[in-house]
Amino acid sequence: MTLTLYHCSGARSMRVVWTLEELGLDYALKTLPFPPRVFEKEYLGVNPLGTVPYFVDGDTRMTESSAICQYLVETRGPTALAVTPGEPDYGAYLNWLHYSDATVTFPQTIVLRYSQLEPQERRLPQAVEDYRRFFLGRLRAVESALSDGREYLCAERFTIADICVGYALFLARVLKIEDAFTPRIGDWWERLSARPAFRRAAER
Ligand SMILES: N[C@@H](CCC(=O)N[C@@H](CS)C(=O)NCC(=O)O)C(=O)O
Repeated sequence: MTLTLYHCSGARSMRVVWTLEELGLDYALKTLPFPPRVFEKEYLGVNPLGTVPYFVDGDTRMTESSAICQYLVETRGPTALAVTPGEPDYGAYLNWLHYSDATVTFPQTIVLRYSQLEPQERRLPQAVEDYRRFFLGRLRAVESALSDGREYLCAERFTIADICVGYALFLARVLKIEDAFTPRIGDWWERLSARPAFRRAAER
């Protein structure tokens, strides 16, 4: 059965594309213009939220990027990309998966909207600056996790926690929030973005 992913270039669906590439799975990628609810109105018939990602696996339908990554590693594994309940870092791993969108990407969406998406007269430089700082503050957890020479966020290996949180660094580049790239976070991002699966995902 074909896995299908609705996607927009640069959007959070990138987490899913990257995970699919790491797992070496076949999938159909449907790339839409952004935002699809404006430029591809028929898409609302597929996903009433109008958001990407939208993921289809048989009767399964999902709209939360980090949950889809978790679903993929659990249903298509076993894989070292997942951390299992028997491992000491299982709680940390789940925390990173939820942190990735709810805590660290959320302030970036305000920056994106009010610096790039809204028409000029509706842009809000004060909101952009406040939420830029808010985002940088929330990255402190990543800075701390990578201290003492640790190369990845948890379990002493590359996992989907790195993919899901790493996406925020990908977006920080688009948003030109250069301060996000402290030496430690910059090195981590270099490690992640050098992965062949990331490169394939970015090309797709
Ligand atoms: N929490 C969801 C958020 C999905 C979401 O808001 N996606 C954005 C793109 S990054 C979107 O589709 N925005 C278009 C819109 O809201 O109309 C996730 O992690 O996937």
